[in-house]
Amino acid sequence: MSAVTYELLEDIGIITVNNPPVNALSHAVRDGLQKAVQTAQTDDSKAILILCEGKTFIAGADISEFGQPPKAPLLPDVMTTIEQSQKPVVAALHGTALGGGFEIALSCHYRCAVPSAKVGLPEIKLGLLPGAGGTQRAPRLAGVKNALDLMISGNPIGANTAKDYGLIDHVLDAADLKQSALSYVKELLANGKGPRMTSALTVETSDLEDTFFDDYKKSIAKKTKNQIAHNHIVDCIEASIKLPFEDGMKKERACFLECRTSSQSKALRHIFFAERQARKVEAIPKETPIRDIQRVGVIGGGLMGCGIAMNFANAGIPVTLLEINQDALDKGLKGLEKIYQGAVKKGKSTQEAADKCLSLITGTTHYDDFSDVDLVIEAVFESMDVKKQVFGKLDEVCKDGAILASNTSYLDINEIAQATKRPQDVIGLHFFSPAHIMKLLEIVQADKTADDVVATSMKMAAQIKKNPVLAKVCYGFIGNRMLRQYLREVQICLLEGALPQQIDKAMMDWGMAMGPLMVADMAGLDISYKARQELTLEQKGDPRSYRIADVLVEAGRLGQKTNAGYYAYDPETRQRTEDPAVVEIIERVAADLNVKRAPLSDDEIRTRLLLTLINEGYKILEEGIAQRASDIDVVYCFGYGFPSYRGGPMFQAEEMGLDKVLDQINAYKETLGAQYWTASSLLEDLAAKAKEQGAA
Ligand code: 3H9
Repeated sequence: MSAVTYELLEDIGIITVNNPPVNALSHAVRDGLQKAVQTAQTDDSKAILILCEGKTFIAGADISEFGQPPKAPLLPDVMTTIEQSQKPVVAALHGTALGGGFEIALSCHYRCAVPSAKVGLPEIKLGLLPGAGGTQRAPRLAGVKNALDLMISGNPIGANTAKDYGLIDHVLDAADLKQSALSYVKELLANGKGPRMTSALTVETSDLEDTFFDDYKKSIAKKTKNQIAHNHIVDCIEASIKLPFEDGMKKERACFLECRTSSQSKALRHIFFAERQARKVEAIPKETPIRDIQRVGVIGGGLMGCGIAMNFANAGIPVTLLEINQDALDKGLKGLEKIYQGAVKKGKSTQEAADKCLSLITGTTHYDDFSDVDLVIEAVFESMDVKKQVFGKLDEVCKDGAILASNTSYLDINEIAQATKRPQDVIGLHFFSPAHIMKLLEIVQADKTADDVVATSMKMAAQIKKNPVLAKVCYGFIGNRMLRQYLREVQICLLEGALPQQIDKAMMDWGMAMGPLMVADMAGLDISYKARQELTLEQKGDPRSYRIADVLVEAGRLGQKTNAGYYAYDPETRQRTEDPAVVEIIERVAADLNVKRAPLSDDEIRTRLLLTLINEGYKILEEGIAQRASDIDVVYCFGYGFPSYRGGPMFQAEEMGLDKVLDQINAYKETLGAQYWTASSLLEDLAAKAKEQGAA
């Protein structure tokens, strides 16, 4: 079937785009649109209507084509053909008119939309800017401030808001898109409305101070550090005021091309597809039946349990929250109320929505109340004995077919499953704190977990708006197994000569959301200390990997909660400062362990930490713990504050070149020792293959 069709219905030329799944502007669509508009110039049509089949209007350029050489007609040229049509062109929007799709609409002479339609210019999320006239046309219609908001946030807005902004002309009131859009076109014709070029408008500037654009750049500088597309958007919008339309378009094209070829956009496009790929489980047939999840149980009313419960309540699924006694339960429920009220105060939720969510969460102290839940997730203390008791109890009370999930961060789900007579129903659902905010969900398939339990968990993740990644069982699964090695190397860098602030700054300057030692202070140093206390000396392993942390805890420095950890904290303001006492502890431990301290450069710190993640990532792949390299990137970008514009550790490895990565790991093996610097054999194989291909 053709991607674009044209028909003359009475005196209206109807162009229909049909390019599933999202009507992306592939070459066939661009070509089809241009030809259809040209055809309509020569027939008996009086007006042209552009609409789309399927669930959405055009959702943007075809992102998968961005790595390839562009093929004419280019999108900006299609827009010019549309805008210069001698007959009025009307776009009828439904679903999500995004990016190049919305730019098509902006180049039409009139725009109408069903009330549920959303429009937006999300290119920034791919490290791009609207590159088909969006930066020049949107400010002409909506003003500079609204246009900037739309492009810098990348978030879509609803049809009614778009109408208020002046971005669309008419909100259709009928359910039948085609019929109501046709009525609108006829009305325009009846009122003698002809072509109306957005490019001919001038941008309203009366509300702008002289320093507006500089001030705006300063206001976003911190959040957009290291990224190029944001400032380019601001510059292009400034050009829409200062330059004639054609010159503004040239500026936009140059900026767009620079962004499109940047490693940042490549990384963000990689993450876009990786996120979608991660939802697919290769080994499970598509037709695997899904279990119905109507009611959920959560065990543990602490921060994690409450966060998990909120996810389901927010998705309209009733939750029963269990705590061991009434006091703990009341505390948990009060905490939940506080979070929802906070959201109302901040304007992130309405009182009505918050009340509705809260009404979906019921507290209990009795396991019997789990008799009718379809899924139960435990978020209790991280101890194998406790987890086994909990699962034994669940096995007694839960109905047949209920999914029994553990939120454990490290423990062996196979062993937990043995506490039940139904290991096929047991799975790991590892949420990340704060669980109602963090997007990642590691779904851990144990040896006996049934396929339909995995498939149901994947679907459930979409319902609660999480990014799921499948993992197999190992200590720490994907994310925490890598984190453990990363934190080990942080400790060794501290011993060898770095200081907390240097490590944190080096990683944050590179783009990590937080430095590793700030995170440790926030989480509380006592938690991992307690876990270590349960281990034998042999299990604890190399003292270089934990001794500083132990000494800090033993000195009463538990992190932010005691106003002292790797940093000192002002009790009033929470302001973080360097602390000479920490330097003294680090130097003393280094001397005790016979480690000679010498300055480490920021580059060395970054390289060592990144390579640690990469090498462990390849070991995880090698062992089949993760399905694919891009899944590991999803874990790091959505669960561990890795900058998406750097694409994740595995993407970074590819960008650096696997042979170079391997050479550096082998060099560290020589200088830092084989204990931690033995390359993954999969990495060795892939690097050798890449070398062969490069030589061929
Ligand atoms: C742009 O327009 C640049 C221009 O300014 C200038 C150019 C010169 N291309 O998300 P879903 C695939 S930049 C190719 O699961 P949903 C997606 O990979 C673009 N493929 O569905 C998936 O494939 P699969 C600006 C695309 O209903 C399938 O469609 N536009 C594209 O949850 C379903 O996707 C954007 O950034 C694409 N543009 O959400 C919009 N979009 O099934 C990006 C989707 O094989 N897209 N696919 O895994 C979205 O935000 C969401 O996909 C959308 C639908 C909201 C549309």
